[in-house]
Amino acid sequence: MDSVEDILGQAGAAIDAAADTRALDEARVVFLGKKGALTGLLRSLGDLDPAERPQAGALINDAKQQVQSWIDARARQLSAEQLTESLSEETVDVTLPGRRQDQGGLHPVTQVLQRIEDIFVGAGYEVVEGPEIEDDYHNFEALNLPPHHPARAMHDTFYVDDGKVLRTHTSPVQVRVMESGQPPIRVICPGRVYRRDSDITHTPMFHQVEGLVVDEGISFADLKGTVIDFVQRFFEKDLAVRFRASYFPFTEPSAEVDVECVQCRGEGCRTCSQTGWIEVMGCGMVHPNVLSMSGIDPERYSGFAFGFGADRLSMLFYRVDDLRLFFENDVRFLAQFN
Ligand code: 2NM
Repeated sequence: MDSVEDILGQAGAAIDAAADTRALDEARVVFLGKKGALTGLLRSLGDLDPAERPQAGALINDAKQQVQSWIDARARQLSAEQLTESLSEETVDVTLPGRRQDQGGLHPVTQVLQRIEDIFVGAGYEVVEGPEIEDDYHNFEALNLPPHHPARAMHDTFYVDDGKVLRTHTSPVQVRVMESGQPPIRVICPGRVYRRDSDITHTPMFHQVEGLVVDEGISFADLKGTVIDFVQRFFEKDLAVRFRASYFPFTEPSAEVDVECVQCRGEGCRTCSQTGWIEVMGCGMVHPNVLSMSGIDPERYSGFAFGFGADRLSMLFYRVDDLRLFFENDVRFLAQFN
């Protein structure tokens, strides 16, 4: 009886002192294991008087159950402590600011191209694209620029092999439109064009938009109205527009279009080289040779065409003073257009 009491006291102390599951298991072996203290007592029951054995056996078995239930309770306690500890070690501070994901955006020239397309689509035009590698015929000849014509020199062409060129303008797309259908035609052709030209105001690749309208009775008045309306919608201002006589092989008569300086409203500044005007596009009535070469009867139909650089218009629209910024793709510059 005494030794059971002693063993229970030692077991309780050892179980309380067990700092982790391994120490707890060692305590279990010491008291309940095959060679454990209580097991040893059970084995020595045979030494007792037979009359005392049942009572002593019951006492020892109760003690074993007692020790086992202390071990179970301590095990639950240890695992709860361990959970609390790992939760506090692995804690996530949900109040910390999130890690920001940079968001991309459309290039400013792309945004301007989309604005231009929206304006013309709203006026009933169709947007048409075509190949960037063209044959000599569509880039030059069909536009009234026969081989050896001096105006070809204006274009600083990149030559690819077997008579192919990188298109120097998007006019060949309009030639293809005229070849493949009859008037009424109302198209704009945006796209990349290429010229062997590279300095602070010229890049070897730039973006052009050309427009073409062909129908019965189309006049220079229609051209003027279209251009003025477009310029004012594009710059969102009632800017003055003027037409200066010019020359293009594919139009007759031809004109260059100046717009009142968007920066100084005509006062004179650096943007307009103190003239108050900025040249924004070329235009004219489509030359009868151009119409007839593409299968349109110039006796029945007439048309106007215009063309401008989208990169230059982007510079004016966003007040960017260096063309090269559009081509360097520095995110510090590009992020300002999101
Ligand atoms: C310009 C200026 C003037 C033009 C002409 C044609 C076509 F195909 F109809 F003949 N397309 N674009 C044209 C006319 C382009 O850009 C400065």
